[in-house]
Amino acid sequence: MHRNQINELLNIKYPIFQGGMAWVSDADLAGAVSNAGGLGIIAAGNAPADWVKSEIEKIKKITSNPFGLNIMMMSPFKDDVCQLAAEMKVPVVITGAGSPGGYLELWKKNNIKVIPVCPSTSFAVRMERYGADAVICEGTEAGGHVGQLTTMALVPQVVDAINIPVVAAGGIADRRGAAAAFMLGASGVQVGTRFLVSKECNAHKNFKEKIIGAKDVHTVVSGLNTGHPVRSIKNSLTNKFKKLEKERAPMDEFDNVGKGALRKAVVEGDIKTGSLMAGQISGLIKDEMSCDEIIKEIIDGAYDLIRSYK
Ligand code: TUI
Repeated sequence: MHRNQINELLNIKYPIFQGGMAWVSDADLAGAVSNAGGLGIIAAGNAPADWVKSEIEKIKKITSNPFGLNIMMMSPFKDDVCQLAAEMKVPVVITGAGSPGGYLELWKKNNIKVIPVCPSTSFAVRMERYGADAVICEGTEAGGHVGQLTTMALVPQVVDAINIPVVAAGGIADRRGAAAAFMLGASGVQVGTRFLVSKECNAHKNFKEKIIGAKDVHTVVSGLNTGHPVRSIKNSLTNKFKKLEKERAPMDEFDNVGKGALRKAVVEGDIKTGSLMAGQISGLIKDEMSCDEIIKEIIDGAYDLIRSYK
């Protein structure tokens, strides 16, 4: 039998990562995914290091399986969180929204597996040269902060350019998406939005219901002109962003409107003015499932599909 490279590298049962979603991916969600045999990932987002520390302590009580910490490189607390990851020797660090730069060496010294999210082939080539263990290629179908390329175009180009394993992300929520990713040469998949609508996810039910009710065309990318484009479900907030873009408003107006908006959606369930970061695949998600069910549907389902293909 062919041993999956990502499973071997990380010592996990199923080659599936739960995306690190700011405010959403806490120890409860990540612990449930790791217990079910995937790689659960805590998202540091813009949180201070003491919150991240307490979530790491919490997940260690929930699971003895490997887990990851997603560090958002635009966070004001990124330096503290990067140090914390090394001190606590988290099994896997995933970086997003920027380059891990000099921290890669520190983490490698501490035996931490490092997997940067890459929006382009040149970035992936650079990460391999710096010593990354694998990369995540995230297409613009994903929710939250996005690059320009689609998963379909990005994944095979990166697979051909590097020799470390590639994990595909963006637009994957069921067995068909995972099977397609494997066919593009990916060794694993990262799934965000589908896990947001899971039983173990603490996100507000209003947010989950908004995803369940979404159609394929209901997400939009805001803030292209800010340099930090974000995909989310259309609402008053995204309309406001559109207006600001048309008016070519100064950056601080975008910051003022967007400040605290993700917390509002995830914690308070404010679906009007909160930021409903979610991927284009939202339209495919019709019900809440347990993390265990999601993982088996996606990975066992993908293997079944590939085996039955003639
Ligand atoms: O990071 C994400 N998605 C996110 S982060 C986030 S939190 C946030 N909150 C408010 C405003 C903005 C963000 C929500 N969603 N995905 C991983 C990802 N990384 N997508 C794209 C990239 C990326 C982009 C540029 C990675 C590296 C990069 O490097 C540029 C360079 O050359 O340094």
